[in-house]
Formats: sequence, structure tokens, C-alpha cells
Amino acid sequence: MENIKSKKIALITGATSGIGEATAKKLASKFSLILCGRRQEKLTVLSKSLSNLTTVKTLTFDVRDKDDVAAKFKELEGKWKNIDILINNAGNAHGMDFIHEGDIEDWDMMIDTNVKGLLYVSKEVLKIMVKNNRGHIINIGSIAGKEVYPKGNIYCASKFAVDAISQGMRIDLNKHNIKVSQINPGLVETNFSMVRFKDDKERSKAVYKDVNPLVSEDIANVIDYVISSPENVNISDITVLSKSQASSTVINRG
Ligand code: NDP
Ligand code: 8X3
Repeated sequence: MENIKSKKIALITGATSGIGEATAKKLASKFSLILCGRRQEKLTVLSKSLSNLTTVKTLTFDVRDKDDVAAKFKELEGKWKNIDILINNAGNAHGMDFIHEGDIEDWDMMIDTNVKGLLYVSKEVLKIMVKNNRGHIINIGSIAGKEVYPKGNIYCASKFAVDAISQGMRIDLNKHNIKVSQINPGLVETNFSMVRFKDDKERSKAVYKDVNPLVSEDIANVIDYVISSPENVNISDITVLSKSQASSTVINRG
């Protein structure tokens, strides 16, 4: 195993499940990893399973809690402070209702996690990247941040915000030598729909029925490709769909 001193450091939020977990596994042979999520037990299991490939540090926090986010970053010591790559992946949809029937708690959850949480984590990491005059931020957007679909309203709004934040970051961080990329997946079969539909298995399964959807590893491969591109290249914005999906609403179910 390479020493942490010679490996770049990648921090992944939402590493306990789905795209984040697959990305941790994909990147383990190349990077030292800081894996983040709310569920410490999942992070511990993942961290142990990768320990033959790389050095791993885990940070447990809810991205919505700005004081805890700041406190956890203060705990980073020595080389772990020099984060080279930030993958802003933590996020979810909560509910899927017509706008006049939406639940305010669901709205708060999506805006607080997908938008404000991404900002709180980025704020801490940017202190490091700007000081070091280097870095690469990968924001996980969504096709929902490019096209609004029926009942997508606030989830789409949160991902449109990620799109604007990615563009704003790219502009403002340009002179600080920091790359900013956004990856926008279409339907990926993860725990996403179980969270969105509050553990309703039937509703959740129906989303991916007869679609042959993307899987987490497909997005992990794209993330790896984006961060492995040559120093002079920045893949700024990439949308990734399964073959059966043409847009948010045009999906070939056979
Ligand atoms: P999962 O539900 O499988 O994973 C979501 C991850 O986000 C978990 O690791 C979870 O960790 C973390 N997370 C959620 N809320 C918080 C929070 N408040 N604080 C810290 N971590 C949090 O879904 P996906 O892997 O599919 O989702 C990952 C990203 O991809 C999201 O941003 C999602 O919007 C985006 N995306 C997903 C698509 C899909 O179809 N699946 C398509 C397009 C984009 P924990 O519970 O441990 O905190
Ligand atoms: C997840 C994709 O189409 O369910 O961001 O909103 S979708």
C-alpha cells in the first residue's frame, strides 16, 4: 500500500450508500480517502473493507449541521488536511407530490441537504484548496437539475441550484487553479427511491421496472474518468443516462 504522503486525498460525502459507496470502492486503489456520512457503522465497515487498498479516514456528520461540519473538518490533522478532490455527492429526494400538496418538511430536507449541505462542506474544503492553489470539486447534480418533471418541483429546484453553484464555483475559483466539474446522472438504481418514497418498496421498485437503469458503478466510473483526466483538461458538465432514458420523462420501458 502506498503511503498517504504520496497519494492524493479524495473526500466523498454520502459514502455510506449508492453512488458514494461505489465511488469509494472505485477510487480506493488510487487515492487516500476521507469517507463521510451520517451512519458511522456503515463507514466503519466500508473503511475496513478498503484497508488493504488504501488509507481511509471517516468523518461522521449531517451535512445540514454547519457547526458540526466545521467542527469535524477542524479534527483533520497533518496530511489529511490537504484535500485534493471533493466529491459532493450526499443528497436525496424526499417525497414526490404536486407542488400544492408537498410536505414542507420534505422541502426543508431537500434544500437543507442538497443545497445548503453541499455549501457547508464546500466552504470548509475551499479554505484548504484556495490556500494550496489546487484542487478539483465534483458536484453530483442530476438530470433533474437540467429539466423539471411533473412532481419533481423542489427536488428539481435543489438540483438546479447545484447547477448554478457549480457554474459559480467554476467562475470564482478559476484564478485559484481549482477545477469544478458537475456530473448529472439520470435514473440510477440505489437507495434513492426508497428514501424518496419513505421505504415504500413497491413504489420504489416501479421506478426502475423494465428500464435496465444505470447502477452506482456506472457513475463511479464516470467520476473516476473525470478526475483522472489530464491536468490541462476539465470536464465541466456531463449528463449520463441509461440507454433506455432519453429525458426526465421519456423512458423506454419496452
Ligand atoms: P442513496 O440514498 O443510495 O445515497 C445517498 C447518500 O447521501 C447516503 O450515503 C447518505 O448517507 C447521504 N446523505 C443523505 N442525506 C445526508 C445528510 N443530511 N447528511 C449527510 N449525508 C447524507 O442515493 P444515491 O447514491 O442515488 O444519491 C447520491 C447522489 O446522487 C444524490 O445527490 C442524488 O441526488 C444524486 N442522484 C441520484 C440519482 C439516482 O437516480 N439515484 C440520479 C441523479 C442524481 P447517510 O444516510 O449515511 O447520511
Ligand atoms: C435522480 C433522477 O429523475 O429521479 O436525480 O430525479 S430523477
